[in-house]
Amino acid sequence: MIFPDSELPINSDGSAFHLHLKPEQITDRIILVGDPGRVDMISGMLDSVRLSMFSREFKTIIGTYKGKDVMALSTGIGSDNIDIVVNELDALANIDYSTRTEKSEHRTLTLVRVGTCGAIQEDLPVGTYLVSEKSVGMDGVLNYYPSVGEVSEADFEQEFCRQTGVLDRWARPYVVSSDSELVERIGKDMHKGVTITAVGFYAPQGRCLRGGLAHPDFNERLRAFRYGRYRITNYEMESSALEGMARMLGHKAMTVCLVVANRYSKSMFTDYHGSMEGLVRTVLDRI
Ligand code: R1P
Ligand code: URA
Repeated sequence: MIFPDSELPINSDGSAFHLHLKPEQITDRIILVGDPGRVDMISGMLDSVRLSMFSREFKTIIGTYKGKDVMALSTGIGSDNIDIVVNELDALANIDYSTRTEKSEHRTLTLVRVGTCGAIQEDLPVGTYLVSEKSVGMDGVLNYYPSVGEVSEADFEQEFCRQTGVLDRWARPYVVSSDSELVERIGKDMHKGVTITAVGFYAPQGRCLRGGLAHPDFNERLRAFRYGRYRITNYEMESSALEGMARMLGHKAMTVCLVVANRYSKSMFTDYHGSMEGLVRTVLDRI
């Protein structure tokens, strides 16, 4: 199959439409962050940087760290951007840009998201490093792909909807797992849990300002939720789409976040950059 111009847009310099990266530039190890400023921070931690690119919210640096080729790329906020970033990275790796056809050999990327999150449980204070073993996607992105049923966990989804009282008007939640080898290797000594990937920061995470809340008990229900050994630990805004799309396209992905808010104690950690540096260094060492 030949992917037409409108379906796989390629810029006149041969780069991907949004990321502005070329196929020969990308590395197998990729750190994804929300904030473009975090890419600058990572840049200062690498031994060398051979390429920088900035377009919209997508800032990329490519370089080396202790002999490893690595990339750091900002996705901006939200799962809609993950749809763009993962599709373009996958196309750069697995579609021949000159013929616009799928390559015969599959290349597997390792995608590690290093983000910030809000903890839901009392025992996860701000400053905690928390790995998403599973993610519950409230965002709906994966529901647009035909293999959603193959990469998601129907029993968990059903129980989640039952115990939390998900509203009919919301997108249907999907549950996906991070790559277990990555979780073991990178998150070996970190807290682990089930992450809610929300479709917004305020009402979609139960923050009640002047707009109010359609489901005021949702966070209490999340806190009480249990499924086997699993409980819901935190909120962020990208993990489910990343892990789901990676699984669907044959890549390895996981998310680890620094807890910057605790929704139970109502505490917030706005000056978190030192702790974030520690987390990024651990991920660079282990990726
Ligand atoms: C909201 O403040 C943003 O922070 C979290 C959420 O997922 C959302 O993107 O992650 P980042 O710190 O990686 O952006
Ligand atoms: N990011 C989120 O999405 N939620 C929080 O509470 C903190 C960071």
